[in-house]
Amino acid sequence: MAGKITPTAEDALIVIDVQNDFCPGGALAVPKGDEIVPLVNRLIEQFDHVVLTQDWHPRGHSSFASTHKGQPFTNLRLAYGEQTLWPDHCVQGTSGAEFHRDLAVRPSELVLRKGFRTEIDSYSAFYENDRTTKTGLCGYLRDRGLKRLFMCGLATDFCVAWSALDGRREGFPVVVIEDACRAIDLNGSLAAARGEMIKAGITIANSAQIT
Ligand code: VGL
Ligand code: ZN
Repeated sequence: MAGKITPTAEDALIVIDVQNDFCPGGALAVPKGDEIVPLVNRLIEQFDHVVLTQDWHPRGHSSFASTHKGQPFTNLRLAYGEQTLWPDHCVQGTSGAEFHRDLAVRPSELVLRKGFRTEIDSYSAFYENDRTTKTGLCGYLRDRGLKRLFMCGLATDFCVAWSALDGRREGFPVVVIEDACRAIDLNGSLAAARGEMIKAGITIANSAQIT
C-alpha cells in the first residue's frame, strides 16, 4: 500500500450517488453497495469540504429501459451516442432516490443533482453523457478554491469513474478511494474503468491511507 495522504483545506471529498436504489434492495442495486457507508462517513469527518452527488431522474428518463420498451443492461443509440439502458432508478422524489439512511449528509456543503434532463443521462458529476452539457461542478470547485479531489461512492465503474476521469481532464489531481466504492461490473466494466483511471493519472487509494 502506498503512503499516507493528509487532506488539506483545499481538498474536496466528492461522494457519488450513495442512494437507496444503488444499495441492496434498490432498483439498480450495486452488490454490497451499502457496505461502504461506514467508510464514507469516516471520510466525511476527515474532510473540510464535502460534496454529495444525487442521481435524480424524471419519470420516463431516456436511460430507462422501460422508456424504450427495451431490456435493462443492453445498449441503445441515443442522439448523443451509446447509452446503457437501466431499470428505472433514482426517480425524483421517490425513496429510491434518497441517500442511504445512515449516510452522514449533514456536513456536506453542496448536494449536486444530475441526470435531471429527460433526454440526457449524466454519469459524471461534471459533464452529462452528451459530453458537452456541464453540471456546473467545475465552476463551483474553482470558485471555492478547491484544488484536489477525492472520490468515493457508487458505482466505481460508472458514476465514480466518469466523474474521476472528467475531474482529471479538467486539471484536478484526483484520488479515488477504492474500498469506499462498489462496482456494477457489466461485461468487464470495472477492469476497464480501473485501467482508464490509472492511465489518466488518477491515484487509486485505500481509505486507510487517508489520515
Ligand atoms: C449510475 C447507472 C445509472 C451510477 C447511475 O451512479 O453509477 N449508474 N445511473
Ligand atoms: Zn442513473
